[in-house]
Amino acid sequence: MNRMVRKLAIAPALLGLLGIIACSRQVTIAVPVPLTGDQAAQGQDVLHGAQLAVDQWNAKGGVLGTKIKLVSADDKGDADTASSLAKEWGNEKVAAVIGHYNSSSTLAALEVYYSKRTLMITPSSTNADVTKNGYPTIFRVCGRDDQQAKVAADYVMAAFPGAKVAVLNDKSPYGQELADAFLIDYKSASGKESVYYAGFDRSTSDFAPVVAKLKEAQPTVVYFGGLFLQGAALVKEMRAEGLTAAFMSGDGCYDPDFIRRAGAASEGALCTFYPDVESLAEARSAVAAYKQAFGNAPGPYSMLSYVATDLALQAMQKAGTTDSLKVSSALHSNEFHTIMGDFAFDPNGDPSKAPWVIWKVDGGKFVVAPKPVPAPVPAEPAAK
Ligand code: ABU
Repeated sequence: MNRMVRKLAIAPALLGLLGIIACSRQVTIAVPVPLTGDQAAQGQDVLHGAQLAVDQWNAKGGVLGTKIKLVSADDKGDADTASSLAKEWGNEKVAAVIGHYNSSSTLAALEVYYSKRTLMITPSSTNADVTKNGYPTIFRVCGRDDQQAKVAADYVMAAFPGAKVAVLNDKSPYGQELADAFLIDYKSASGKESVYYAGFDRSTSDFAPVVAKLKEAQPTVVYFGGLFLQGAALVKEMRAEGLTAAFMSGDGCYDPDFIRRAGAASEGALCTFYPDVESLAEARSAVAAYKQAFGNAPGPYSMLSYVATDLALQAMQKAGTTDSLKVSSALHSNEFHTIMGDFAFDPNGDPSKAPWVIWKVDGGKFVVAPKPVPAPVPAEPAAK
């Protein structure tokens, strides 16, 4: 065999070997979210956002010259399951975790991720404690509950002057923190206490007793910290009992499932959430690709999940490695271009900007709430 023929003969074997090496260096992104139970649709939204980002990166050749593999797992929206999954995924197995969806799950898992130096970016867990320790490998792309609570309290001050507020929560790290932060901000701005305050478990489905208490307290605004399932049941019961107080909540109720479940009772409900991604020119082609790939519009947290995944991959590319500490350092020290505009993290791993917006259910869909008209200033009594 001459030299040229020998070279041709070993080429396929060499290519096969390179393939094996490339496979063993495959970059894995893990998405732990609820895929069963009441929040299965929300988990699927997050999973699909990450899947789209991975598919688009792979179509361009992957990251660091290798293909990206996406693995998902059902954390069931349950803190213990989330913590067990985190123990399975050290950074030797996964290059990044995109999740969890629920703050309770993220809080249960994040110490494990940090102890293993696993990069974690949650698209949706808003509890302030997620980033309070400033662990270098822990990030979120959404804003925090204290920020959305302040936007809500300012809105209530402007839209409902002299409001009598009742504050309810689902006793979860998300719902209770959000409700309490709202009340602190409202009290500090208005000097008024709540006329009624209560918490109930996430398993509560009968809201007749709490609505009976609300009827006694006669609030003009009911603020609820919790998720769409209970928010919908609560506002339905309020309207069925003739309670006309405004209903307001956070991102956990900003969901088509809230409107579907509450039906007509959802009209006028107010929620805080991010600006509509479909209105952002740079997000249009990703949104169109999402609809094409999955046959439905992105859910509330789909495109934040896309952004979280894209940021992780951009940072790997910039760092030239999947080493989580180097990737985290790249995330901390750069501004990235994303479908939602330029994006940077603060030293704690929170986004540098958190553009919470007030949304209102109008005609069976969420629209940006009109700016409150300032209350007329009472005329001074005429001088005698
Ligand atoms: N942020 C609302 C939904 C997820 C959570 O924080 O629990």
